[in-house]
Amino acid sequence: MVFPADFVWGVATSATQIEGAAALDGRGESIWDRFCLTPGHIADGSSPRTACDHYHRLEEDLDLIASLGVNAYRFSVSWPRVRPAGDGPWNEAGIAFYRRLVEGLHARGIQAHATLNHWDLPQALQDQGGWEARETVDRFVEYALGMAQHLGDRLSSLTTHNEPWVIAMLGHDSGIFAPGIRHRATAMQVAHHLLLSHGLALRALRAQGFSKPLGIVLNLAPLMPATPSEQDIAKTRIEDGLLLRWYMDALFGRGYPTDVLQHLGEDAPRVQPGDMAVIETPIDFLGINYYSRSVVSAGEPFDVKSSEWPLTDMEWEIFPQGLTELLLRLHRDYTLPPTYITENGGAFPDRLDADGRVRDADRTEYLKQHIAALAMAMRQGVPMAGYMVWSLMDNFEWASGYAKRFGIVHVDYASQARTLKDSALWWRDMLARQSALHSQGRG
Ligand code: IFM
Repeated sequence: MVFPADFVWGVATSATQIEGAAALDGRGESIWDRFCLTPGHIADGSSPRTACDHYHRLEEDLDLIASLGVNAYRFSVSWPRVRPAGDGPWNEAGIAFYRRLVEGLHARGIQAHATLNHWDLPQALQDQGGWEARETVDRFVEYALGMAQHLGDRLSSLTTHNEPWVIAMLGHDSGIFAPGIRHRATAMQVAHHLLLSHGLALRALRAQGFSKPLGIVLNLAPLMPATPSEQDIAKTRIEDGLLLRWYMDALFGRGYPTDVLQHLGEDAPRVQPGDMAVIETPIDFLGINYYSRSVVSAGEPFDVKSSEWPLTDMEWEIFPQGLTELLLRLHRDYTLPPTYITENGGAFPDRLDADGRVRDADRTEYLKQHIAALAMAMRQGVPMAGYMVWSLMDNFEWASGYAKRFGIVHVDYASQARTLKDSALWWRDMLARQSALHSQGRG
């Protein structure tokens, strides 16, 4: 398929996962810095302290991004780098780093798509209650306004939160992610405050005259019952409610789904009058992170393995048809605004061969299949505006540490050498073919 000439093709990263320099130039502590200190939290005992040392290799990495021929880069701002305690003084050195980043992208003709919250809440705010506390919502709005003021002129879009479900459920229900809390009612209050802060930030930014596209990024997946039993079907419906309808219904003006509220009972969040109207403040775009489907069984934890489909190194099923299905459902049920796949990719057990190549044919195949699935949805009318690969380079994969490699660029953590994997070479050629087709007038 020839994609539209203005289709956004990007690579994505997040601050904690690549920057390193965790205690440098005035950066404050994040909840992930703290979480990693507890043995057992991170599979390989590592931390994001150095990561890909992107903070010191900014220019080199910008050249790397440009060498791929993408027209967009999705990154996140580290809140504790720009405002170390989450309130109080701002950190000029931190702001200057992101200013250099967006200027560097601009100089290379690459769109800058920034995310404000890719999970790294300042620890100082966690100490005051974190996302469970309503005051954090106000701090987030201040942060959003500050970043819009400092970076806004160079941004092509601004995203409030990345994957609120993950923050709420993995951070506060199962506790496998920072801040490591295990309490369902807290998780749902967090989910509500994330959405509320999103809506309030949109309103405040627009009131301040910020005119760039504003949106949110959700991790979504089709959920399927493990068996046709009533119990599995009922559990799937609730998990779908918690993952997808909780966020989509609220953002698109329908309030929280009543079946989920009923299921939550006393664990449902406290919602103040007017909150839902704030949450449904229209978004300019939706970002969707898609990796796999999930199979749900009444008697098991969230995602059981069906072993019907090949798995990535994360043990996630490779299920590209789920992307088409998901997009068609979302557009049918909600009428989507311009929508981006803001993350898609796979972890595979890559190895740098003696000749300096990484032969990651499995990743190339994964990307090809998912781009084809995306094209299929577009042909059926889903308003897709872009696609971004997760990830530009191997990085700190949260609780899995550095063992899981998602990059199309290989990182040797000892030397910090970057090597384009075969998938990156394929991606570069694919983008070059798209541009050539457009310059021949076939777009
Ligand atoms: O690495 C993460 C990213 O930070 C958020 N979405 C999923 C990716 C892979 O697990």
